[in-house]
Amino acid sequence: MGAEVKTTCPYCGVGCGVIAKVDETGTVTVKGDPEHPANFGRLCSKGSALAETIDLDGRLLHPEIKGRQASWDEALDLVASRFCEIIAQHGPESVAFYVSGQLLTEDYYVANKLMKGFIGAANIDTNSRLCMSSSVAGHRRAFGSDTVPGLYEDLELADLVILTGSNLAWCHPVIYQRLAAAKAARPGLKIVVIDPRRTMTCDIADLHLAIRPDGDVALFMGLLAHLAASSAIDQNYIGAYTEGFGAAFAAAAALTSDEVLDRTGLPAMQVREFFRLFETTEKVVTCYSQGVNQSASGTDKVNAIINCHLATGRIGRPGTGPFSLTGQPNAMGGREVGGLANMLAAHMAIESAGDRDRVQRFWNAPSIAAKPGLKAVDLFGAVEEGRVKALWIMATNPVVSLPDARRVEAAIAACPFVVVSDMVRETDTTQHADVLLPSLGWGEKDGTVTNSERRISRQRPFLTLPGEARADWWQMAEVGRRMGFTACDYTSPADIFAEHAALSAFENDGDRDFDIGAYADIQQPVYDALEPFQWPQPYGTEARETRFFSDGGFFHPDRKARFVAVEAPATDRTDAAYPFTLNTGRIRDQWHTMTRTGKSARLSSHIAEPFAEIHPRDAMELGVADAALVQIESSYGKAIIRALVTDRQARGSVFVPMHWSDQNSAEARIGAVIKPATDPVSGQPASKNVAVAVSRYRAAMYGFAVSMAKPDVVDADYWALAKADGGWRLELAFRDGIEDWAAWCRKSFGIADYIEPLGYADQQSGDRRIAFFEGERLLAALFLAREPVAVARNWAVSQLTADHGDLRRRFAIIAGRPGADMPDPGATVCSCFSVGVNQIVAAVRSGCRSVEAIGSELKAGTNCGSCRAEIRGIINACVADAAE
Ligand SMILES: Nc1nc2c(c(=O)[nH]1)N[C@H]1C(S)=C(S)[C@@H](COP(=O)(O)OP(=O)(O)OC[C@H]3O[C@@H](n4cnc5c(=O)[nH]c(N)nc54)[C@H](O)[C@@H]3O)O[C@H]1N2
Ligand SMILES: Nc1nc2c(c(=O)[nH]1)N[C@H]1C(S)=C(S)[C@@H](COP(=O)(O)OP(=O)(O)OC[C@H]3O[C@@H](n4cnc5c(=O)[nH]c(N)nc54)[C@H](O)[C@@H]3O)O[C@H]1N2
Ligand code: SF4
Ligand SMILES: [Mo]
Repeated sequence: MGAEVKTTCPYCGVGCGVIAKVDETGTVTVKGDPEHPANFGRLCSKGSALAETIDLDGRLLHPEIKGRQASWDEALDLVASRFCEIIAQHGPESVAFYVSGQLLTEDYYVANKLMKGFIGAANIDTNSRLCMSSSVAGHRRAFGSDTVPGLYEDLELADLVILTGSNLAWCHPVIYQRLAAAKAARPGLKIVVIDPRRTMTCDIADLHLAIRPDGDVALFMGLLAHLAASSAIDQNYIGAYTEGFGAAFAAAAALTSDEVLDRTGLPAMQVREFFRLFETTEKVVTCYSQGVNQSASGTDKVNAIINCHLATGRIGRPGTGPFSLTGQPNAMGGREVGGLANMLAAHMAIESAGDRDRVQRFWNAPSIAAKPGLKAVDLFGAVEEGRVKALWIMATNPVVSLPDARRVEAAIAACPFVVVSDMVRETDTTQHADVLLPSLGWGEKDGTVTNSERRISRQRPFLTLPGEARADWWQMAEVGRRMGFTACDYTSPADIFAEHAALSAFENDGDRDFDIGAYADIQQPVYDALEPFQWPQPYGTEARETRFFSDGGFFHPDRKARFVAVEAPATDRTDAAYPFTLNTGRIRDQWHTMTRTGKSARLSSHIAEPFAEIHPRDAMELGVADAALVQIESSYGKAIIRALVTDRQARGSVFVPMHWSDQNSAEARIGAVIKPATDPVSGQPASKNVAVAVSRYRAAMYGFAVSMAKPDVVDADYWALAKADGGWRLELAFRDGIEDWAAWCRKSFGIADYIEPLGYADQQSGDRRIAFFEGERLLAALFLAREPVAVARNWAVSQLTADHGDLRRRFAIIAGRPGADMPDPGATVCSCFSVGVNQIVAAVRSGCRSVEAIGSELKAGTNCGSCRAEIRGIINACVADAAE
């Protein structure tokens, strides 16, 4: 067996330690690292499936210029010369980088240095603008620095954990499991979830506040006013360590209790209960994520939360504090290197002449950006207007993830020079690149990442570098060198990390929170052996776990924190033409635009199609049956999506996942519908509250297909494609009928003319099934109906790998249902062991009444545990059905 390599998961900001092993046949296995302090051996479904997503299928392996393979030299020379020409003609602000929290710290450091110190402008922004920038802005307003005060352990030590705007169960599953375990061990630990939807996270909640979209500021203002009048207020802490309580309190007190109820849309009893819990519990942690950040009032939400913690002095002590959960694996590292357009390296401020001078001297740079650059939405606006003429996009897919995505796409397509560095050949963004640069992926990359609790861990390579792919830092250093900037001459990530550490300590006498001076002289062997550690770790100190601010020590010049007087926005829906609120976010088993998780059939089987969660009464009024299609439309664009009718959703809102793109759907790229409204302080887009119209989409024919070959083009009005075991699965709908379905199949699935179809058609119902076989294999099968097709999906998919030598099996496909010997497992719930909902229901009916009992019967839920909440939901639903 090959050696075990300790590395870090490349997905969410939990930053789990992973042990990877490659055996002599090249097979990779992964498991959780029991010694890593973020996860202690646990992994979620995405982490557990990492080995299934690292094959080279679809990888970009060579540089390309305008679609033609080119050498690195040619590609890098072209990038450097075009950037130089454009800068010479139009100035440094005519070029831009758009980077990502999925870069390693070393890559990010070079990008920021090249742009801000050498090109000399600050037009470098990152997808963290869409993700964490409201938290950054809120932290800086309150603390004078972008500091996350606490540790994950604080969630386990608290007596009250508030999760607001966070679907922890699906988005930070390992923290969720740690919290669930803490609650199981200590049921006195109370959990409150604040989310307009009843998500899977509510499974462990004592109280769920189904708040109106953007009611958060009002809720936390109400809480501040309540606390101020209670014994929970900590006058000593306020007096010694803070400024501005009076104004913040006055603003909060001016909001009447009726206004709080009105803007939050919550019942008075629930609000009272929430206030009482916060008031009477000393150890409170408030975790927040995108339901807070991605809002036109995002920064105010963050400060409204922090105000309550400052007012009670509940910060920096074990089991207390506001806690921003970061999304991407290296969102925090990006903040440390100053990757946002309005930040400078090492948590220094671009607005400060002293900081600019310090960074410039340290870099020995010819120039330094004199002012903040353009934030993501404005940056793409400048591309559209032709002010930015050369753009380098790295490790992000903005054509999918930015609001008003069609306009962003058109801007990129029209930009005179676009470079994209990615690992994947075909994405909605790569197709518009003039130059494509092949980057390294997980298992190949070498460097560090920082997780949500300020813990820096190594990502270590364990795979041979494929094709000509090269590290992102190397690509930038090479372009920098070719532009004449010798300061980018690095030979290894360890060099870059040492420089980054040295800058963090440079002229830092404790004035800046981010200080990892202990690593300023780090050499390769130590870097290679680096254990996860938390910052800060100044020169001459040992690694230790740290909390900030229990006794002040904030980073404003007077070392005091600031309360912020915030304003509660109105939350009524006012536009009669667009009466619904579109809310967008994530699902359990996919990562963002699916370029990696989409490769795993197992992960895709959890939810294989984009959906719009809609309340049963809204669905009824619109005449939308479950599994029918809906059209969601704003003045920016539209999408066609499957309706998922559920009372988990509040009335008047629809929730749609952000994951689907033009690569795997006809029209489900939801970014195209999102208005590019941003928070006025942070510039973060408000992707959770968009006014839309929802209507029934009328299809003449619905379809479902499985195919061994990936369809190249799908000629249908609605389609959604997902990887399946042995091939692909395809959901379909057609506005009008098609004359010759067999011909349609041949074209879509690449089936040769000599292969005769096996078919069935019911003229009356309109049901139709067509299948093509070759030898014993099923090549493709298409199921059609005038209503949404009811065929059992997992059973149909399993036919791709089944033996069809036996004619009866072929006829089962044409009959559209499994024979008695092939029961349908139903939609996958547990992706680790591929256990379907029908199997769980059968086990409940035969007496399993707990998640543990299901686990011992079917193994479901016993590996990563990500599906345990869903299993509990199925048990409860079956038991409730039986009781009726
Ligand atoms: N499975 C999976 N996990 C991921 C990711 C992924 O793609 N897939 N991405 C990672 C990244 S980069 C990020 S940023 C995180 C995001 O992690 P989360 O923020 O937890 O995920 P989201 O689904 O974007 O949104 C969270 C919740 O906010 C709620 N919400 C919407 N509007 C409001 C509001 O006005 N107030 C409140 N209180 N809540 C509201 C939504 O209903 C939603 O359930 O996840 C990370 N983890
Ligand atoms: N509607 C809506 N939109 C959203 C959100 C939402 O909740 N709703 N959430 C926002 C948030 S929080 C985020 S973080 C963004 C995420 O949005 P994106 O960053 O656009 O999504 P990803 O799919 O993660 O894109 C990463 C790209 O980089 C490639 N890649 C991965 N690793 C590397 C690497 O090491 N080097 C290089 N060069 N390429 C690499 C991948 O193949 C992929 O193409 O989406 C935002 N957009
Ligand atoms: S919780 Fe899951 S996705 Fe996040 S770091 Fe851990 S294993 Fe990876
Ligand atoms: Mo994110």
